[in-house]
Amino acid sequence: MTQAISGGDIIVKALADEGVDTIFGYSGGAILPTYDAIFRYNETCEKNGGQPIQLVVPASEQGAGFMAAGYARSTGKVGVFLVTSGPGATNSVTPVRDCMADSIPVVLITGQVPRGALGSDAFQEAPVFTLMSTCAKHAFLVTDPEELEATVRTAFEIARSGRPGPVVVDIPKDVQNWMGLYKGSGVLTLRGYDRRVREIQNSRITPEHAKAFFDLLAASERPLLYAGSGVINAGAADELRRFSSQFGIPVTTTLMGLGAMDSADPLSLTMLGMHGAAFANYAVEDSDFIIAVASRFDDRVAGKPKEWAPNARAIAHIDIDFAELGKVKSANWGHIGDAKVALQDLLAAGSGFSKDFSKWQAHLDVMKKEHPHNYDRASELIQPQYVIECLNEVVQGEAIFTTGVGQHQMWAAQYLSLKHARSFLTSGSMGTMGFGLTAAIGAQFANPDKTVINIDGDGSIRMNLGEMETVTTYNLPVKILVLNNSGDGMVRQWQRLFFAERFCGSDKSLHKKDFIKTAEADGFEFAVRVSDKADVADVLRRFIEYPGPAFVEVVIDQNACVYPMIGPGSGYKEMVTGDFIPARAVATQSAGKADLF
Ligand SMILES: Cc1ncc(C[n+]2csc(CCOP(=O)(O)OP(=O)(O)O)c2C)c(N)n1
Ligand SMILES: [Mg+2]
Repeated sequence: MTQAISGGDIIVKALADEGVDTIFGYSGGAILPTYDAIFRYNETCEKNGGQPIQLVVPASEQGAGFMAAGYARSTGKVGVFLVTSGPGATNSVTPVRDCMADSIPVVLITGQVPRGALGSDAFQEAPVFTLMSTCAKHAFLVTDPEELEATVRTAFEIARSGRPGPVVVDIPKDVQNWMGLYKGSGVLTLRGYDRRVREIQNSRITPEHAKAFFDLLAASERPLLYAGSGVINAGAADELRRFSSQFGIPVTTTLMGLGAMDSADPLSLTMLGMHGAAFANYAVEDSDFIIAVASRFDDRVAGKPKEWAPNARAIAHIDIDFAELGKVKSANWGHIGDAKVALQDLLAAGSGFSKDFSKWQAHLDVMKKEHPHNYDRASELIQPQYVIECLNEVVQGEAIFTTGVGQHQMWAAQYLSLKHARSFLTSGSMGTMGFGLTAAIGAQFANPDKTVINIDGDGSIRMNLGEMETVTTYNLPVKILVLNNSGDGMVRQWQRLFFAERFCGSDKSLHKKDFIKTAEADGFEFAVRVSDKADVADVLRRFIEYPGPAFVEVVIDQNACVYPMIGPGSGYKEMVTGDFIPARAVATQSAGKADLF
């Protein structure tokens, strides 16, 4: 292109070249040149053909960030959000940190005060580069307009390469107004990073290293795959499933890894950890060989690392991030690389391997039968687990689910039938309340033909309640299911267990919110409250079948608790299974002994 265009135009062209079809953004003074460029870009597309970029306007910048995250989590593509300087940028800190903690690829573009005003406490100036450098995968402040185009392109490269994450590009207003040429190619050189990414891309499991792995597997009687979200990020769910079925190895996943396995697969043990299935946690206790794939032994999985998997004679660990190897648990066999490639390499190398693990599988089948998830089925009050079971009947795993944070998130994780990768979107590491509704909006934009269901808590949905209107403004058929227990149930559960029932600041029984009126005020034509157990199944069927935006509030038992539970910092031996899940006898907990099977 030989004609000079504005910095704003350059940003938009670079985004279009990256295949961006949707931007979630909130405007303001310092980003106006780029907003104007979007308008003009789309106008040109309308006249001359070309793919316009949809600009989705949320109620707040945090909403925009989680929408971009929902878009990214549900597709694997880079999500984009675009906000103004100062408060627009600081409102974006939470989703950026959330994406970092869960390894989600997004690019955030922030307007900044003009270069000449930087550091002068100008109107709506915030130290975006400093703030974001500490919580993003990478942050840029564009001070040389000649580098603007390459910086935008590089931001996408960094966001999606290696271990994915958020990248922030802070662009002073005068750089957006600068006039220059669009080159159409070129990225910045990031020496250390480029080398590391190339190493990861080229990283393969050598035949000798594969042999060492299969020697460990051959020596094992009770191998267990422990898979994390990196399996989903790497697009390796198919490989994980093949690996599990080819060698007959059961799989447990982290909260973030849910969906990597079909929860109905006989070899699936569903989720492990603090609120994992009792049988998954027993499997960890009993296993003699843990194969960790793209998972990081975080404290919700291994609260007491020393006591975790006490009978494991070996641990294998595959991760894309070298910093994770040995961070919490040291591995006897390790590989740094892409999970998909690594599993493919092992599948190929192990094509002749076979070992009978049927005794171990049978042992776990018994565990599943004797210690399943369960709850107070006889109660007159609506139990949240029952609501999710009814939802499963209607949806049969064919939906994208999002959640808020709290008990409802854990009940969803425990009880939902999940068939597909990228079908369970939740704020895992940060645990950010307010994620569910906003992520559902982003996921629905990215997947217009899929059913998107937000399972939310009454506390969590309040956090970004302004986004209810975004659902109806864009006529998104998002389904919102609020499990209302009149308060911050998870906080109450901890107060019940660890603070002698002093329910400080967590009870909302006297709060005045009428969620149905709220939904109606925001234009929901389907807004139903369910307080009678007998109505749950029928309402949920109508709710899911409703073609447009739909809202259901279910008034659940305020005292329902999430079990099993391993208290923070405790070991699996201290797992509490509650009144409805039988715990196994202590004698059988000392696995690794000859009497295990
Ligand atoms: C932004 C934010 N603030 C505070 C918390 C701490 N927290 C974790 S769960 C929870 C209660 C959530 O209440 P609700 O959404 O109603 O879910 P419930 O546990 O009742 O199902 C709180 C306050 C958090 N996770 N995120
Ligand atoms: Mg609640």
